[in-house]
Amino acid sequence: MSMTHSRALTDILIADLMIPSEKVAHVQINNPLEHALLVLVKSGYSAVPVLDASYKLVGTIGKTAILNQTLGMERFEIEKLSSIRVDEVMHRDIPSLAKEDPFLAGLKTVINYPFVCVADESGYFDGIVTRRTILKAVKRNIYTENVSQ
Ligand code: 4BW
Repeated sequence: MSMTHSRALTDILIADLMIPSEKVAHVQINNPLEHALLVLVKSGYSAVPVLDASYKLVGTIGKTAILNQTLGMERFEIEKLSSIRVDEVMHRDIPSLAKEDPFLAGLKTVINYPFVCVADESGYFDGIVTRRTILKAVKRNIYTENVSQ
């Protein structure tokens, strides 16, 4: 993160802001929803990336989509979660960026998404960029601009 200190936003690349894959909670496409909900509740995140068996990015999944699957007439039918798999529920139509993409591409994406996944040209998952990291870079830039005036 310190790499972005005092740099013009236009010089910052997605790689400079990315949370690397080893620090990102994720679920596998074949996991039952029960496991996915466990990961989400334990990690505290609302949504996480979905990867296939070869660690390629295939989508994202969130608590709301999972809990919607359990809605019965009168109660949450939690027992359903063990028989539904992540690939039946996940969002496939998600934006993704490359490590070489510019800061502005990340800024544009997090207007509508709380985080954006980063993958290489073959689709292998590299990490995520969050709204928080983007906003921190903008804040740092505003402070730096004010000091240098
Ligand atoms: O565990 C947390 N630690 C910290 N430091 N902040 C957290 C944590 N959980 C939530 N937050 C805060 C962050 O500011 O709440 C915001 C909304 O979380 P979310 O969406 O709804 O779970 C967080 O904003 P953010 O850092 O800009 O992250 C945006 C979204 O990116 C999160 C979550 O869906 C995803 N995310 C962030 N870090 C992740 C992650 N997913 C998997 N693994 C990670 N390490």
